Amino acid sequence: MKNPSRRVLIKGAAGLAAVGAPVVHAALAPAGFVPILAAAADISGKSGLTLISDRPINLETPPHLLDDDVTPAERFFVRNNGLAPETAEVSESEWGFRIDGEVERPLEWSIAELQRDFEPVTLRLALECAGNGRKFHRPAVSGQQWTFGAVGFGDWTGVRLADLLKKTGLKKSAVYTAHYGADRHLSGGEPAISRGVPIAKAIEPHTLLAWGLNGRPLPLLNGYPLRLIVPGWPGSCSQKWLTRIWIRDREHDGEKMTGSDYRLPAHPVAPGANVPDANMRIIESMPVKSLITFPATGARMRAGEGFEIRGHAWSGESALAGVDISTDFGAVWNAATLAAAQNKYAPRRFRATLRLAQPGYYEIWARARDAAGRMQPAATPGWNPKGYCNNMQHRIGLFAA
Ligand SMILES: Nc1nc2c(c(=O)[nH]1)N[C@H]1C(S)=C(S)[C@@H](COP(=O)(O)O)O[C@H]1N2
Ligand SMILES: [Mo]
Repeated sequence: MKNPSRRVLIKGAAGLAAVGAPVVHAALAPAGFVPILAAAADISGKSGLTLISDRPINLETPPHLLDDDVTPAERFFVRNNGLAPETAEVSESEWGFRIDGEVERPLEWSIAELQRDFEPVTLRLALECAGNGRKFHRPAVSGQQWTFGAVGFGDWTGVRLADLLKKTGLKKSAVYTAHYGADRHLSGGEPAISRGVPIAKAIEPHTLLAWGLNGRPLPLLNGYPLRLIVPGWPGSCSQKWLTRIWIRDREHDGEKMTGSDYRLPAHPVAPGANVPDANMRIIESMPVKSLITFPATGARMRAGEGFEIRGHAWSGESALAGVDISTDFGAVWNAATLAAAQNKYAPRRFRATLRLAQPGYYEIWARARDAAGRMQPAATPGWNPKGYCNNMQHRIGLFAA
């Protein structure tokens, strides 16, 4: 692959313009340079996202830009572990996907065959990176410093992986999946990431091979032309640019499956502790979480007048039970209204009417609860070596005048 990072580091001038202020030394910036504070990073069809890193490309969505029922493709966050394929390398008509390993019949399909031979389904599903919120862990942990926006809510169209596995058949020895995509490790040929899930999760009817997001083909940076969507589990299970699923007779040990990658300590540890690999467990279900998407933090409201606050709430394997809102640093909580769940893993809109009685500064906090009685904590929970699963409450600051 020739100079792979060039494709996304385009529009140098546009990138510099995106910071919203004159760039004093713009003439000295390297060609194609994307400023780290590009609040409106303009990278290959994305807009308004915050650049977390430029090699590989990682972009998060500010919470107030997640205020649509489904996240528009240009605002859908991007988590790349390696170098995304070039446009020229991803042709929908030439794409092949195969399933092999512990199956009765290894099979390969084109996208057209997937669309023709299986029942297409569209599901509204949340996709969240397990590292979302990593930035708030203390002591700090290395890795992409996500705040709140490594999450998106899409209407995903594709076919059930279970339906494909009915065609291939599964041998009794089938235990785990192993996912492969067409992107490359930063340092060369090997996969940047290859994760898998137990067979039970693979055949769960919400686990999809998706070619569509919100009724359009997937954006290139989100896995065009084919990706997995494994809802309720770390986003890393949802392989992009999917070319192969290898059915294995044991837990997969691919890139980012072992050590402390996408694993949590089996038992709570002191912040900063050294945790032996043997004491780490694979993250399966993601924790219950919510995000306030309107108003934007810093907004000015009229004192004494009612206004709507709204957001999204979602959960992993345990159903969402409710969302509460506080305007007084958590002293009093009131239940928000939750929209009906479209499916087991669908994000749900919450809404509440608030009134800020006196002029001044307020903080609005939101906390979601799940059916197992777990609730979002006020502060970052459970320090862990790679900073996963931070589901602390989201808060916004508002001024009443
Ligand atoms: N091929 C491939 N698939 C991948 C990744 C990747 O780097 N390469 N990143 C994973 C991670 S860690 C996450 S959180 C999700 C992010 O999906 P998105 O970039 O579409 O938001 O994709 C997953 N699938
Ligand atoms: Mo991720």
